[in-house]
Amino acid sequence: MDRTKTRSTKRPNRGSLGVHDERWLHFYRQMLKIRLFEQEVNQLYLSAKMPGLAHLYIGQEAVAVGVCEALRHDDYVTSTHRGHGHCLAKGASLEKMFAELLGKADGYCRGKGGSMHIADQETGNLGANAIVGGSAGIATGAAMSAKMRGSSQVAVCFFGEGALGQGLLYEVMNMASLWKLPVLYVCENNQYNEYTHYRETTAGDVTLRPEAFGLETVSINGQDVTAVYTTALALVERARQGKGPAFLICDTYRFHGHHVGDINRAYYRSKQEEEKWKERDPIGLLAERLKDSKLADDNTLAKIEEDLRREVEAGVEFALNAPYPDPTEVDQHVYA
Ligand SMILES: Cc1ncc(C[n+]2csc(CCOP(=O)(O)OP(=O)(O)O)c2C)c(N)n1
Repeated sequence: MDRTKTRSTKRPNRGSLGVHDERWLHFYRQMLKIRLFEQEVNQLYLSAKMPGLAHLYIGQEAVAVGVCEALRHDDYVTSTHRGHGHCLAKGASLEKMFAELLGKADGYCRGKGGSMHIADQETGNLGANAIVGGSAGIATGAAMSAKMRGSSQVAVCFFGEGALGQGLLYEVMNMASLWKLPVLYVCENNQYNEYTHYRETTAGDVTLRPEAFGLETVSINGQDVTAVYTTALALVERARQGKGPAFLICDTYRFHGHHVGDINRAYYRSKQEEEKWKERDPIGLLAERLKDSKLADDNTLAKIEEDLRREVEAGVEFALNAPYPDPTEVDQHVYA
């Protein structure tokens, strides 16, 4: 195994944060990068510079970062329609992300995929998927391939709790359990399937479903990046050692609408509920803990933000100035 690519081998020291070194600052930086990227995507939509829609990940950053930091560079992830955070956490470039969203030739799919179809083989990102639950089969297949090749790679399947209604998920969990495949199913329960609370669509105790297939199942606070990271690390390493698949449920919340155009939300969730969840902002929570444990002060965090804002601005500039693909390649790199 190529240990140089094993991000998870560098285990942080113990401290008042539970883990205690500059690595937590890196986690903070990664989460804030996603937040600032998403805020800029919203601006591009509002200023009519971005074609189509996007589903913002703001509020859920601790899940993507906590899980992806527990992975090796060559491990796989599959993503969803709300996938920008997963791509960035796995190492995607801001420039190529923005370019893809703006339909430009320098984007990850030469501008032909857009927000919901970003894939990046270089970082092990097998692709976002606009079909709810659609990537469960892809992640499980990737895990099967890793096992057959003896590569010790792990595949992570990110999905929203809406995918709990998809039959495919249960077929692949069954196979993964029988064949001890190195796959981690990460259910991001942000409470809503579009405009419907998940309790109106999902019967019973969610944890009992994967448990019924014999999967190691853990339910955690998805707003706490330290909890997500330490739990994901244990489950990923377990899978890497051939001990089989696991299911991680992260309780979280999307702070914005289902998509950028979902502005008036009062008919399906209250302002009070939204405000209550904002008290559990994963970035604010980590900032407080960094300061409490003297790993950072306001100046350190302001400097990180300033640097990131510059990076994000440069990424947008790059994408705005990038060329569109030539019309003659309209039927290249697409499958129908
Ligand atoms: C198979 C399928 N059915 C319906 C849709 C329409 N749709 C898009 S997003 C969504 C809700 C998804 O909720 P969830 O999986 O919890 O993810 P979230 O949007 O909360 O991140 C639905 C029903 C779809 N894209 N695919």
